[in-house]
Amino acid sequence: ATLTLALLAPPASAQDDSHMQWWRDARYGMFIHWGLYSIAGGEWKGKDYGKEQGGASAEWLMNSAKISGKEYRGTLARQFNPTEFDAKEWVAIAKDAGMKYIVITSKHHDGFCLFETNATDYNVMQATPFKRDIIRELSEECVNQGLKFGVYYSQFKDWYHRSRGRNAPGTMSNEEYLAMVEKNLDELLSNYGEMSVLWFDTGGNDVIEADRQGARVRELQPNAVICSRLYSRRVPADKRKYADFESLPDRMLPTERMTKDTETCMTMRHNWGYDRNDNHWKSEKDIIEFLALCGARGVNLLLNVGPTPEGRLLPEETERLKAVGQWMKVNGESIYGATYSPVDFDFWWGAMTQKNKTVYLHVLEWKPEGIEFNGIVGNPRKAHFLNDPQRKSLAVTYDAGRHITKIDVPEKAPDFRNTVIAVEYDSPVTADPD
Ligand code: H79
Repeated sequence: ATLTLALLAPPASAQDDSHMQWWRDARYGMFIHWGLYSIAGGEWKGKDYGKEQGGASAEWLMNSAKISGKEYRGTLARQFNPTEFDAKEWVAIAKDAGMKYIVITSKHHDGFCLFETNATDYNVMQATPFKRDIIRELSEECVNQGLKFGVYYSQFKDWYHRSRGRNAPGTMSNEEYLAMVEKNLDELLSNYGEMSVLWFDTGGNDVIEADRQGARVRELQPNAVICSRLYSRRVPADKRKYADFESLPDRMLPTERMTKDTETCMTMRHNWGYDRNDNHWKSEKDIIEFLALCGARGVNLLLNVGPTPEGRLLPEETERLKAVGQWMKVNGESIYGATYSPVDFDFWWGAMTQKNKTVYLHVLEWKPEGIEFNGIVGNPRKAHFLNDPQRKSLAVTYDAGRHITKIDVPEKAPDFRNTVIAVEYDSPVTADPD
């Protein structure tokens, strides 16, 4: 295997990136897709648009069902009354799941704002009977419970824009639209205390416009972490001046180690927004594997939930979050603050993360014959299961000639989802140059 360690050294850039530290250490966050579309749940006038479009996202309903802006708002806004919404409960669930930050859709492509704004009356305070500022309640609760808080904001693909309403033409001129976006941003950046993440979603080709929005974020919230989707994917990486991290395409797991700050956004089933008919649930083992594989590539995992119109997370979501949270309580040291694998390949049994002098083997496929790996130079001092409170030593052998390390393991996997083995070395780990 070719090793590209030089490429993986931290960037020697003069730019101060200390605002990234919490985000790098956090590794795992909650994404929330919630809005008017949640009421429809993927259906319009008795028709299931999710299924028809091969699993179109619920939040794309206005577009998929070709609903005019007027009809969409007229039908859904006055039904938006999620009286069971409890910010305290949501944040507690995220925290218990081991997530370190929350990012919620403050405005998706359908234009509806979940916060108080003077830029448009199409917002939760003025257009719905609910009249509670969801962004305020969640941001305050994140402070109370010690999680970082951020917002998704669709700054470009808004279907009320005259030329961006794909299947049903919008009404706003470009000037009106841009003025609204800038006002919205100022409000989000000024009225909710610390904004830790600005999760933009796929800008246009106008770099000047994106740069202006990015500069405004820096000015009002210098420590906010900005998503690369502020820019279009066609804008070359070195021209994305305000992008703090690279966002991989929706639901895409990284296939190689990332040399720059990167995040994967992932769903628990197919859709982002609530969909009544979507049964494509991923298992808790899948999610634990995503964490391991993202960790091994140095990538954050932003895992999505799509709450119901009443304002609750689904039992399928809370069950999975809880199970993964329990796994994280035991195995979190192999994820939080850990970095990518010392080697640029995976093994038949799984993949590695590392921190200081320790390498963590994330064993996803068990082999009673023992767990073997190559690629690392050095004599491992000790190995143990993270889920063993006694930290009992496992027999470990290192073949200096062939650079193969072998760890003897019991017949049965201690954790069928992912058993983590911590392997401690005397000095920081180096990769085998062969
Ligand atoms: O918010 C989620 C998506 O709604 C949003 N990004 C994530 C985080 C997103 N915006 N644009 N896209 C995703 C790409 C659009 C994909 C599409 Fe389709 C394919 C649009 C039409 C065909 C998916 C399938 C949506 C409707 C049908």
